Amino acid sequence: MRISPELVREMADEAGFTVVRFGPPDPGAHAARFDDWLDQGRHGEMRWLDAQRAEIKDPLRWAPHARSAIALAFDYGRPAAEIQGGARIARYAVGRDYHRALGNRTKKLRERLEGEGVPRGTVRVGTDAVPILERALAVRAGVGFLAKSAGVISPTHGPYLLLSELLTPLELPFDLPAPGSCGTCTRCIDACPTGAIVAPFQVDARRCLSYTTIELRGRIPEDMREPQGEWLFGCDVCLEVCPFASSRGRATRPEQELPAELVPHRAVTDYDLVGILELDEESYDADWTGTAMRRATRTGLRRNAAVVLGNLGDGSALPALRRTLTDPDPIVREHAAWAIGRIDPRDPGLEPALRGESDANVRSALRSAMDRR
Ligand code: B12
Ligand code: SF4
Ligand code: SF4
Repeated sequence: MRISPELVREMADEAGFTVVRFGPPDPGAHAARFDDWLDQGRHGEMRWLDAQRAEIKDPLRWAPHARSAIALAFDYGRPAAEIQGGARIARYAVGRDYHRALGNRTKKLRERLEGEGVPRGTVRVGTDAVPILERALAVRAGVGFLAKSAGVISPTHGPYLLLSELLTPLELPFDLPAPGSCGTCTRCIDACPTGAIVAPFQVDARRCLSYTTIELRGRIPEDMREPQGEWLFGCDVCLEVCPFASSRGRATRPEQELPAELVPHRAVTDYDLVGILELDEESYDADWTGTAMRRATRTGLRRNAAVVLGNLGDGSALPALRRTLTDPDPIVREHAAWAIGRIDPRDPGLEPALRGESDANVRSALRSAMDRR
């Protein structure tokens, strides 16, 4: 079966991808980096990465027909989004769930390939939660260069790129590596609020706000709460400071030109921080379905909202935080206590809450809050 590379590029273009390149279907030398990363425990509680280690390092185990990867990137650059009251959300998560949007585009391309004669069942689709080192495949195919932030940056389209790929039985001619590099720049390393970029190209996920606000279940380590600043979900600092985000003739699209999947979801436009802090299950299901933010879970979003409220120091949130001290969820109670301690350690709600509290972590948070008096 022969399909011209030009036709594949054209089809990817029609499916709405910003960059399409062809490369090997495996991560090559990047696999060893992944091993090191896991062995150092940098994946934290994302145990699925370790559990799928063999498949991630060698996709041919589960995609035996693969001869080439069609590495795809979607430019999601959009203006920064703030929810009412001033909390921030990583740009990729502001609209509809990108897994679905990107997955649909990628599947559309697979259907087109099958329509051209590629046997059904031989093309595997990857979008984020797949056993693939997507950055490695993108770098090897020339989508962009590997940046010190650990991200893949396109010299022409910048760092706001979501990646996906098709592992195909086609013998497509591999593209050359993308030109460009970080050079002597270290802005992202210097600006990262938590020091998560522990060395060029290496991120310790446990220190990354994208991990603590999205992937981490349970308590946010105390030393990570203040650096979280205003970030409710994810973090874009290492992208925002990058010179490739604004130069090279590209910038984020103006709001009115956004494709449907990047338009802010109503959960983003309609809620404020107190509304998120007090989010009940019914509203969570009614208003937040279809957003990437559900990944953090309702508890996680409420926990994050408490931390941001504490960091903003806004006294008008105290009544809601006080009410939250009797919430059935101890994680939310603990972070609400922390937030009250930041805003006003003399708050009259702290002492009665301590008298009625049985959870050891919440008790300790209430005491620490009062100790700030
Ligand atoms: C787990 C994960 C995370 C974790 C860990 C991130 C990390 N750096 O490892 C957390 C939750 C922290 C996270 C955060 C973010 N993520 Co994330 N994440 C993933 C996921 C699911 C797996 C990544 C992984 O395997 N990490 C393990 C490390 C070792 O692999 P790696 O990051 O690919 O690292 C490569 C290089 O750094 C290199 N390398 C590693 N060590 C060394 C050392 C040296 C010396 C050298 C030369 C190279 C090198 O080898 C690796 C393989 O190529 C991928 C999707 C996927 N299936 O690939 C998305 C993915 C990487 N994430 C993505 C995004 C957008 C983000 C955020 C920007 C989201 C946000 N705004 O909040 C941040 C960015 C943080 C950062 N600076 O990396 C995009 C990246 C797009 C791009 N253009 O690069 C991906 C590809 C999702 C997608 N489908 O688009 N993410
Ligand atoms: S996403 Fe934020 S916390 Fe994570 S590495 Fe980038 S700047 Fe640091
Ligand atoms: S900020 Fe500088 S060092 Fe970081 S990714 Fe961008 S160019 Fe590279």
